[in-house]
Amino acid sequence: MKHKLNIILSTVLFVFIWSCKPSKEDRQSNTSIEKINKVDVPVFNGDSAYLFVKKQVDFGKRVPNTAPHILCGNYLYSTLKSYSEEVIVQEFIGTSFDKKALKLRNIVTSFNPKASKRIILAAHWDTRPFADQEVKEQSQLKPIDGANDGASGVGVLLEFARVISIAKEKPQVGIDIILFDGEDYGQPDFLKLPQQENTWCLGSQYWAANKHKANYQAYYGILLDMVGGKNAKFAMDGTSRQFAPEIQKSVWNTANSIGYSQYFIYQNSEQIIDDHLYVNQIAKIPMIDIIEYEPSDGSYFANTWHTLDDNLQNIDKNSLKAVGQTLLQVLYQE
Ligand code: AHN
Ligand code: ZN
Repeated sequence: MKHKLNIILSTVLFVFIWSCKPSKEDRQSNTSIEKINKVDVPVFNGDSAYLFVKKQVDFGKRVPNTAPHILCGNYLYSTLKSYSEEVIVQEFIGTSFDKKALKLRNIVTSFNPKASKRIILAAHWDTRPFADQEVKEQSQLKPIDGANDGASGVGVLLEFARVISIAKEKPQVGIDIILFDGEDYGQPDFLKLPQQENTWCLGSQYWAANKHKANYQAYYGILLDMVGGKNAKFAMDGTSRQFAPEIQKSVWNTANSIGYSQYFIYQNSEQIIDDHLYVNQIAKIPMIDIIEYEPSDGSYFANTWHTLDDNLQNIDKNSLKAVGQTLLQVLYQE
């Protein structure tokens, strides 16, 4: 009798324990819920990004076919190589508006190179040979420091690469950081030459027609240009809105959700020519631009744009941080 009771009790206990065990489906959904809740987004360091901006400016003006340009390009390559195994340099000759042969290099760094879902982060690393927005004519012929126009976007991407390289948890997507050369050699108005098409963005035009890898494809791209200004405002430019409206909304929403509503404003602005135009038009990869907008200045851009005041004194670490932290948040959510 006692024996029989024992068997009944242990059977009841066994069935009870078995029924408490989560089913296979439950276990799977539990892990995916944990994954969604547990995205530990690394911290972007604005001070470090600022030092990367300063380092570039300290080389001197990074105008193509000059020593500072070559030395800075070498520095960008070796720095990125310290953060990722795969850095590909695309060397090519670009032709300027005045028919000069420019020795240019696009620098492409890949993280998680085997992943098929890839996202591009880009910025240009060259600086403008003419401060053509200066009022005084003698000043217009001088090259600019390009602390904001050039170095700021690259500084954010170097810090992004550093953070990813030491992060315990990596983003699931593949990431390609592309540093375009020859963006800022566009024909200046003061020469009063006949209008010419496509004199800006030589590096992105080249890359879009000759990708760094055969059959390269990306899900989408984000371009950074002039992201280090004081009280910078990033509006929703017409070119990004035309080619990649959903990505633009989603990046703005992410920035706003983590507290950067002062920077990422929900305001539509005009179409602009920048590297993203050629990536959209020629490579057919949807790419948006995060670029400072200053409506009161008439030129779209801030009042330091293409002037001798585009220097380190006008760089704000908080703007670099807002953009860099937003990028990390976007990439870890993909
Ligand atoms: C035009 O001025 C038409 N595009 C400017 C794009 C640019 C220059 N971004 C930085 N420097
Ligand atoms: Zn420029």
